[in-house]
Amino acid sequence: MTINDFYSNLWEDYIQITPQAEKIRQLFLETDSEVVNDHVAFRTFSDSPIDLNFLKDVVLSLGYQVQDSYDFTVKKLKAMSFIHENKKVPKVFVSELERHKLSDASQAILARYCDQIQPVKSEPEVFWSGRHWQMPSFDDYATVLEESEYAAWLLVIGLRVNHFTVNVNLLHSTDRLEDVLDRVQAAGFAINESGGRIKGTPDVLLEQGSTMADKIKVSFSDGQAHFVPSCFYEFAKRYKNSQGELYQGFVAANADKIFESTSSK
Ligand code: OOG
Ligand code: NI
Repeated sequence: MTINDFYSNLWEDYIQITPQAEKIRQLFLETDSEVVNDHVAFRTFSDSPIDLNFLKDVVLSLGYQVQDSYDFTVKKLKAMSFIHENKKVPKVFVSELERHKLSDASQAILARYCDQIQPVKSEPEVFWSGRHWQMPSFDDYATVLEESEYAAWLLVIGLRVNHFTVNVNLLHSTDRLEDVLDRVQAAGFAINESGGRIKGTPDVLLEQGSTMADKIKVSFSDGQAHFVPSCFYEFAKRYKNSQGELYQGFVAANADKIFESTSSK
């Protein structure tokens, strides 16, 4: 699969459950000739056939190199970022929930679902493969949600792209992140306010903002139907380092707040 095919499949899968993303992209296409992506992000469960270590090899097979690793102690997550040999191709951020760090009760619930994951082929399609387990009961979802919004999100959504990110540097209409967020909000989309609308500063060479995830109606295995957060859209503006190169990394303190774009509050 070519890298272009990979990203068109991924975008199609994304907008099925994130209609806001296509609407926001069209909004910018009214004033900008193109909307370029900075990165995409995925979430997964540790100690499973689709864990971070497994997904890492799939990402590498697409022409990426490991860029960096991250730890989110409070959220019980670890993550890696990847950068492509072709600079025009989006970066990739993959995180995993460290299941063994959760309470015994949550671990037991998640084990019942993760034990259903069958070995999968190391192929790019895994990134739109969805749930590898049965739909959870609402009880299981609600119990896990109290301890980890990430775990609850992943239990319902499965392995799919969590967000695409607009490269604000390459917009023609503005290069100010605040302008972008104001425009998105004025069009009726909620902005993630956790830690402030703009995460990061020019000093850390990366400013980011995001929408709050769309809500989709899902039927839990016990027949209850509820609206739950699906995926969101992000906007990133990068700054030059002292050598005059545009910073290409991620910033853990920013990421910590971006994760909250799928909060149900
Ligand atoms: C990923 C959050 C981190 C970034 O740009 O720092 C991130 C997630 O919500 O799964 O995307
Ligand atoms: Ni991101």
